Amino acid sequence: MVKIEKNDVLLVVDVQNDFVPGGALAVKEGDLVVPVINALQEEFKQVIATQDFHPSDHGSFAANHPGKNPGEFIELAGLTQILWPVHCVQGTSGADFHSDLNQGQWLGIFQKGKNKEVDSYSGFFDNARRGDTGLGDYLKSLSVERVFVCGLALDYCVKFTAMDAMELGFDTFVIADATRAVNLSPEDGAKALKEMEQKGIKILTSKDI
Ligand code: VGL
Ligand code: ZN
Repeated sequence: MVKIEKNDVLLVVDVQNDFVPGGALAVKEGDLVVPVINALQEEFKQVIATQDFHPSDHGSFAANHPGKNPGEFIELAGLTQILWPVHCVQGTSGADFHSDLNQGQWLGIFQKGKNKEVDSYSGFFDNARRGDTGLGDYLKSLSVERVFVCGLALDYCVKFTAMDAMELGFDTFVIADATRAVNLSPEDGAKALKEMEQKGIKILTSKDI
């Protein structure tokens, strides 16, 4: 069991319409995290959300590379970039948070993926680690020591956010039953959990809290 203290923070990653069934980049069972996260939020004094928030000409969209399909690779910002379907476009309902997700106590929303030249899985930095959303400094200003990460998707934005939190010196936890994986390959979610554990991130379930 982990007792939640008042300076702990719950980070709710990308629980947006495009990442749940019916959305453009649907994560299987993605909607099932919503009631789990709503219950978790009640345990925390501090909750912060991230939002994938792309311009329509974003370089990670296959549609912006003639002849390319989702799942294929290009080079973007000097990195190998997997191409995605158009998703979480600014001003569309796909970018909105799931309507059942409680937002009442959120201290802030940190948006990412706004620079079309680079993708941004982490809530802290873009994938090239050039742009900074300000989330790290904000957490430090709140004297946060422990960060609990949940949301979508486990093998991309949750993993990258948790890895960066750890690297920034936060004691980092991922709440496994409050996430789901894209699983482009069937083992991606399991691999992500292993990678995070190897970095010292602790994997919990919501029942541990
Ligand atoms: C995400 C792929 C592309 C995520 C965002 O939120 O996990 N995955 N953009
Ligand atoms: Zn995205």
